[in-house]
Amino acid sequence: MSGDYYSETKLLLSALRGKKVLFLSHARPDLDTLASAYVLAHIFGQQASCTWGTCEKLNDSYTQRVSSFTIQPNVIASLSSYDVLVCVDFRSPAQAGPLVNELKKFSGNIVIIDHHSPSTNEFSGRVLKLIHPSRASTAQLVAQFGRELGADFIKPVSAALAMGILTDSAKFTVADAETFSTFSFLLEKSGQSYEQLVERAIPPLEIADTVAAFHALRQSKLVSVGKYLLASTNAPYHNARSANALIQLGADVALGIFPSDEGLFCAVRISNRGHSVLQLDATKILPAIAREHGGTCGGHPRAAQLNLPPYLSENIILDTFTHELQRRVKKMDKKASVKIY
Ligand SMILES: [Mn+2]
Repeated sequence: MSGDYYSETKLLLSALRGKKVLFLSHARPDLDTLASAYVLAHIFGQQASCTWGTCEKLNDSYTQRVSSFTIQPNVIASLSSYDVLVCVDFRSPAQAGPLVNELKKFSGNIVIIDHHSPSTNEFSGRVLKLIHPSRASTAQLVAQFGRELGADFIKPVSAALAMGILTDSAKFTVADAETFSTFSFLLEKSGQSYEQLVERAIPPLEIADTVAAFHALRQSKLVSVGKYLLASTNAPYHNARSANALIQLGADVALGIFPSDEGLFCAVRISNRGHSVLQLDATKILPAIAREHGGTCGGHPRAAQLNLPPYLSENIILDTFTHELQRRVKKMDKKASVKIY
């Protein structure tokens, strides 16, 4: 086990021991943040008084997915009764949803356990940061902390972390050796088959949603530069899933755009070769757009999220990535032609 995890587990233990601790998931929670917060509350349950929760009510699909956890989440309305707040799978106070203002006034200690790249607004002040931006999921980190602690990897705990890894790595599209070895360990401990875990972690959509996603893909905007392709689709609700699908189909840059009254949300995905050959990195491209238009962004080099104010044109995002793709391809091949489909 890496020296980092050994010393970080010791730091965590001394920060949490004997305290009233809240493990908090980020707003619009995904399975990685939920599973990680749940398992942290389980593995530190002997050493501290642990609560885990979300900052907003879960929707039905996630309520279903966490129903097998042995400790259920609370919807947290106030932070005032906790000594320590552990931000699980997020590193910006802006991601605390309705708790943002409470969080800014929080007088206890703050710990961050996360795997995201630096974002537009970071926590300031004294914060214990256990952040590994190169890792595919927070669940992967939590599994390492648990192993350092000699935690009991009971079946629901192992299954939860395995599902967090599956969804955050987009079924191992982004992964390293540790992702596979950790997943293998958890899969065995979960007592379930790989297919069962995939079915639970990434359940099929309702038929109406599946049809809507296909309609969205049919109306994709496509731009090729030489042999590289950018694909953008306007996909309400399932914009991240649609962007993943575009990458699977061969796009090098995929934009899943969801315009709504609350904002213009965009999931950005970059293909393997888009990152390794063209050196496209969403976390380097998005902050300038976010700053210029009053939005926020965060994520990873190959999978990131941009949130802009509502009613802005999606062309802002499309044009930026088209320009960036052209610039990088033309560095290697000056004659690369641009085609719009
Ligand atoms: Mn995550």
